Amino acid sequence: MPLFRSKAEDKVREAGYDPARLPPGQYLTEKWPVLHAGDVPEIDAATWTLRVSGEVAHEITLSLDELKALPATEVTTDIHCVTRWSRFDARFKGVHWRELAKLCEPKPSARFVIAHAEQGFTANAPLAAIEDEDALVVYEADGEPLAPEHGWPARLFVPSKYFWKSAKWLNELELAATDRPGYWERYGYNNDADFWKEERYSF
Ligand SMILES: Nc1nc2c(c(=O)[nH]1)N[C@H]1C(S)=C(S)[C@@H](COP(=O)(O)O)O[C@H]1N2
Ligand SMILES: [Mo]
Repeated sequence: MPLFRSKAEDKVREAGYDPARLPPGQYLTEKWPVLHAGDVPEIDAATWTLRVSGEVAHEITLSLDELKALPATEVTTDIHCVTRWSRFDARFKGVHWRELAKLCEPKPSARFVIAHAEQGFTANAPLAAIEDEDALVVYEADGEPLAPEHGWPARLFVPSKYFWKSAKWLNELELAATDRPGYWERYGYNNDADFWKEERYSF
């Protein structure tokens, strides 16, 4: 084990976790930091919708009540931010992609997802990344409705990627045949964003 990792790993061990859960260059935080570009948007839950569009047989638009009426999934999972903090055992509740896929029926050409959020924010990922067992459209975290600063009323969670791919204030999942860089990806963040490979930046 390289020497520079030992301090961060010692802290993980002291907190009672297996240090193998900590990706390279990360440290454990007990808090849940807030990070985003711009201001926390004001959203009216009564008029908020989630659209699924693009390479699908049927485009769908769901209200928050309709989203919450779909079968729910709960996951306990680790979050890894490119700014080096990791948070273990975050609890998320929401709707798995498979439930939305049943309604919209992705076309075989659908290979990527572009998540759209308030204020024009976007994040891109391979469709496979939201087919992951722990990926969700999240509306509850740690047993509470998602806080405004963490993406209320709903955010994406993409477990296999650095946390910037997990768009807060989500309003559309666009399925695409070809990939398109999102907001942070255009700023030089790595398109693939695999935290085990430390794919932080593209330069
Ligand atoms: N809509 C939107 N979602 C976003 C971002 C953003 O700027 N806007 N930033 C991303 C980044 S860089 C991170 S690290 C996480 C932070 O989520 P948190 O504030 O809930 O910890 O949200 C991601 N989702
Ligand atoms: Mo971030």
